[in-house]
Amino acid sequence: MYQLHYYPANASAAAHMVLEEMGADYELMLVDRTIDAQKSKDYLKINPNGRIPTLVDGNLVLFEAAAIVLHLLDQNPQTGLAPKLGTPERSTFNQWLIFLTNSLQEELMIYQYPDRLTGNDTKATEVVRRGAEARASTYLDVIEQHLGTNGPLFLGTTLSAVDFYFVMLCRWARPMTNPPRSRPTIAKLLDRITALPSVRRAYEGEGITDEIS
Ligand SMILES: N[C@@H](CCC(=O)N[C@@H](CS)C(=O)NCC(=O)O)C(=O)O
Repeated sequence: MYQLHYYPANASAAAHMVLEEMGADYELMLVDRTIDAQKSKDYLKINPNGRIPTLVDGNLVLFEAAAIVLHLLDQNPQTGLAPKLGTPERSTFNQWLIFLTNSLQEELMIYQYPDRLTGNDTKATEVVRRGAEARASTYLDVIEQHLGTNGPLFLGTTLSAVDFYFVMLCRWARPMTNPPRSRPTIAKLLDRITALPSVRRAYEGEGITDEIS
């Protein structure tokens, strides 16, 4: 049985949706950020970065949201949430997953927590926040264009884990001046994925009952 260490709507949500969509046997372990449990001695033993999520699968302990999602996909290839290894479709899948985690997610992290870079300098904090928002917006425009040409999902008509990962990030981006939903093709993808029973179960299981993203 998998154990997913999570906090509601955090970077654990992608793996949570994927676990639900797969119908996998798993247990949720709350890492209570309200008391900084992610920095506790016990948690640091499984995730030395003090970040959420962590997946425990028997003797294997994994951090990094995308690595966790890939582990689940590779172990459950029959679910079809990623194309077969070695195919061009898999490389395209990898491209989008890595783009989301490496580019959009990192920019959204800076947008949400600019003071982690600027400290008490409030002027610099606002400049960094606006800069990160502008860069995240450009990435969302790239995705909007891709979905318009090749969609409606990241891999055309085939549902994949990238779609779930994107739903997670779009929730974080909701306060942006041009939030993801202001782009019509992204809005359609979000409507479609957030209507899936697996996605609703995942967020409800985390106590989230408002619009998902
Ligand atoms: N690159 C990491 C980022 C994980 C991350 O930053 N998670 C946030 C929650 S969304 C966190 O744990 N924040 C708590 C902290 O930084 O103390 C991943 O994708 O797993």
